[in-house]
Formats: sequence, structure tokens, C-alpha cells
Amino acid sequence: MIEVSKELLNRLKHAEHILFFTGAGISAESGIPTFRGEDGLWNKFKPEELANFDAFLRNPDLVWEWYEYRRKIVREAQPNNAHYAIARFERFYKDVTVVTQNVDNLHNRAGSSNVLELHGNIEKNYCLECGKRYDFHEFPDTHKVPVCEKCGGKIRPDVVWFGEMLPAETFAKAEQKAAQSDICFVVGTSAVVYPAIGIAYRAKEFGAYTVEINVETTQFSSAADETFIGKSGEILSDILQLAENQNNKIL
Ligand code: BJW
Ligand code: ZN
Repeated sequence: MIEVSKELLNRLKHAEHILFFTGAGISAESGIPTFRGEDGLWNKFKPEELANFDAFLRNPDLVWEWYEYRRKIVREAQPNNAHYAIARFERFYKDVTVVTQNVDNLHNRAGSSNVLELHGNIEKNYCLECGKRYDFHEFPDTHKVPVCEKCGGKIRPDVVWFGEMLPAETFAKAEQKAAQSDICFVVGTSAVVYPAIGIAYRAKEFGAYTVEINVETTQFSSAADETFIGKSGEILSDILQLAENQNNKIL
């Protein structure tokens, strides 16, 4: 069992609003590669060639194929202990929100009820021209970008690429939840991508106790009230156990 501060125990006992801000590292134990770092996706594929709109216009089939490859990994993966621990927090607190940068759908699959996806969802798609929405499952296994049945436009994944705006309503809701939160867990993110990471700083600014969980320190570590170095599946399982203990005391 990890050792935690008295302040965190106290917050776990009295908190009403809990925010989890998550990144690719939370899904690493499910076998989904992160973006940055030694085994990161971007050591093999350059973001500027794949994760932006110009790249899609230049070479839609290549970008589509990259997403197909990642969808396959995501669909074969299962949520891990970290996703399940977060979902179980709902048993103990009246308001648990997950703000995720991930597009892999694993928080939803683990049973979390309030998931705000800042960078979209890899299982969803829409037509560039008319906006018609498509599920991934509507396409046969294809290496070419599919076209819209309504207007013939190219279909793109519903994810947020560099230089694109985040979904405005979702981001506004995340900002509101950050400002309300009593504890904000910042899990498995390198904390370098804006404006998403601004949500964690906002939580801190509005008085949340910020707890970082990562296998290494990040740009957020100096701002965090407490940092746990280790795998999120293990650390969040321990913290869930502590939350459960604290909660029983007040019942
Ligand atoms: C574990 C673990 C385990 C491992 N347990 N931990 C200069 C300065 C500041 C900002 C900018 C700038 N130039 C441009 C910008 C803005 C830009 C930005 O932030 N760039 C920076 C990178 C420099 N942002 C944008 O463009 C955003 N839009 C925007 O700003 O709009 C306004 C605007 C409009 C028009 C013009 C200009 C501005 C959009 C950002 C979209 C990001 N999209 C991606 C791809 C999504 C689709 C897809 O999946 O393909 O989102 S990029 C990628 O990074 C993905 C992620 O969600 C995001 C964050 O990555 P994350 O989750 O932190 O993963 P990693 O891999 O970086 O880190 C993993 C961590 O896990 C590591 O720390 C490990 O240690 C840890 N870990 N195993 C716990 N078991
Ligand atoms: Zn269309």
C-alpha cells in the first residue's frame, strides 16, 4: 500500500467533487501505446505527418490507415485496474468526473458515467463536407479513406488534431468541473498539450488538492500538491482502497 499525506486522507474523507484528468499513460497497462517517450507512437510516426488536418488533406489514405491500425489495438484492448478504480469512485462520491485527453473509449467501457472527451473518440467519424456522423463499425475493413454516402465527401475520424479547436461545450463543462473539484487526480499525461492541461491548472487555481500519478515526473509535477511515481493501475487501486476506508468511517 502506498503512503499518502494526511491532507490527502482528509480530502478523501470530506470531498464531494472529484476530478480525474487523464492521458495516454492510463491506458499503457491495457497495451495501448502512448504518444511520447521511448515506446511512444510518435517515435515511429511523426505527428506532423499524421495528426493534423493538412496531413489528412495531403494523404487521406495514409492517415485513415494509421487510425485503422490504432482502432484495432483499442478494440482488442480491455480497460485496466486504473480505469476500473476510477469508475468505482462513483460508489463513494456524489460527483466524479473524468476529463480525458484519450480517444480510446476505455473509461466508458470501464463504467465511468461522466466522461468528458477533450480530444474526441477514435470510434467516431464524420464527413468533412456535410458533417454526417458515422460509427466506425459502418465501414468494411478498408485501407482507403471512406466517402460519405450522402455527399461523397471524405470521412475523417472525430478526433482533435493539432491546430484544431477542442469541442467547445465539452471544454466549458470540464472547466466548470475543474473549478468545483475538491481533489484533482492528474493521471498518465506528459502535461505538454494545451489547452487540455489547463484543466488541471484550473482545478488547482480554484482550490483542488492536485495529485499526480505517473511513472515519471512531468511539467505538472512542480504544481502538483502530491506526486506518486508508479503505474496508475497500482496506485489508483491503492487510493481507491483508502477512499473506501475513509468513507466507511463517516457512514
Ligand atoms: C504512465 C504509465 C503508467 C506511461 N501509469 N503513467 C506552443 C506552445 C504551447 C502550445 C502550442 C504551441 N504550439 C502549438 C500549440 C498548441 C497545441 C499544443 O499544445 N502543442 C504543444 C504539444 C506544443 N495544441 C493544439 O493545437 C490544440 N488546439 C488548440 O490549441 O486550438 C487552438 C488553436 C487553433 C488554431 C490554431 C492554433 C491554436 C489541439 C491539441 C490536439 C492534440 N491531439 C492529440 C491527437 C489526438 C488524436 C489521436 O489520438 O490521434 O491528442 S496529440 C496527443 O497528445 C493526443 C493526446 O491526447 C495528447 C496528450 O498526450 P498525453 O495523453 O499526455 O500522452 P503522452 O504520450 O504525451 O504522455 C503519456 C504519459 O504517461 C507520460 O508522462 C508517461 O510517463 C506516462 N505513463 N505509462 C502512469 N503505466
Ligand atoms: Zn457528407
